Amino acid sequence: MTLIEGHRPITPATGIPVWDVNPYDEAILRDPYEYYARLRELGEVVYIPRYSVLAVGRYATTHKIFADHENFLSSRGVGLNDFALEKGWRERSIILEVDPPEHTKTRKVMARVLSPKVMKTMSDLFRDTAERIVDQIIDQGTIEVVADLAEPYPTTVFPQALGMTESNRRYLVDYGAMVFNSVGPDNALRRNSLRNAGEIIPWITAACARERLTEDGMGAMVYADADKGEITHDEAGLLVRSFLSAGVDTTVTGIGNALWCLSQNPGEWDKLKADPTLFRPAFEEVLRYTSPVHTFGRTAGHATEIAGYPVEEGTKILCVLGAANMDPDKWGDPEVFRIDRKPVGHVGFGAGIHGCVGQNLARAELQALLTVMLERIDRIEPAGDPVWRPNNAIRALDKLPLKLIPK
Ligand code: OVV
Repeated sequence: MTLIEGHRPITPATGIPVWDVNPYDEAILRDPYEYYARLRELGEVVYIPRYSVLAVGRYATTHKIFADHENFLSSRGVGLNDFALEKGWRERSIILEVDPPEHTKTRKVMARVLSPKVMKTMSDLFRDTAERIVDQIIDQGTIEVVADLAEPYPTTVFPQALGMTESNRRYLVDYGAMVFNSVGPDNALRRNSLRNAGEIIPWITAACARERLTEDGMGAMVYADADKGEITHDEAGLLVRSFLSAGVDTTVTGIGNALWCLSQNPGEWDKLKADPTLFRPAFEEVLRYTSPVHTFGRTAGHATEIAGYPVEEGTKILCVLGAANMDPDKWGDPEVFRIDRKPVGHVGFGAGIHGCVGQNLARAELQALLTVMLERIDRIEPAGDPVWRPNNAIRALDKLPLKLIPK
């Protein structure tokens, strides 16, 4: 049988609306809000013939699918490629791309390494680095957020927290883009980012080796669990690779998107400056409003249903997290960015057993950086049009010119 994007084409059940859209059109990836709205309007679940997939964008249904790991598998890949039929572009992740019981063991190791207790030990590193980087840019007047702040900060603190003895900002950022573009179709975005795979993958693999890591970082903690027999040493290397896959692009994007939201909404910046303890709900609102991971997929492991419609085994389902987080049936005035909204239940970190295991680290990074900025900067103002960087799974900025007005 001819596969479509590495999965079996399906015949959608009667009654499922059909939408002739390309969700990976670069114009949509740059400005997705109309696509989100239309997807939600069309129904609980929509069939997209171009890729022969179902897509969901309403909050309740998206959340339900993410919560149901028994029917909607991760082990067949979270992109369009069905791992039961075709090999992926790299050895599969042993936390993202597995189901229970395999998932349970690796998740436990990662959850321990990324626990709030361990994050506390990193607060000085996060704070000191934030001060250093903000000091470097504060008198510049106008900055370009992505190159001057969003990329430098995580690519400085994260390799240190992990214990990397040798780092490379470009490789880390490009590997993240490769990982996230790869869950999409075989389009120009995916092909372009995989062009450098031959150079980057061997570097990433080597960086995960025990002897390349310090003895006091998160990487060493993963290897210590291998010494105790919880996982094998090969598995430890793959979990360190998961840090590098999931920990860089996401936080770079979170920082850029946070500053985009706050610079577009000066009243919200002022509220946060007046009460920095609002940091936490503010960051959750950024994740709701500009969800860094806009789409992740699941595969129906057997015949099942979505909102009452039958779904065939092997069906790929695009879960459009960005759309769910803007669903007016869930959120009042979803198009308004309000730092005190407290959007409990947003799916910016996913949901269920695969919900982001690194979310405490992400929050700690953002908190340190934003706190230092709010202490030293009175106002931020747009200094030109933002440019988005299309990616098949990530909604990230390419350029954000910003004027900083120090206190
Ligand atoms: C959540 C996430 C995203 C991307 C990659 C991975 C995990 C991984 O485990 O490789």
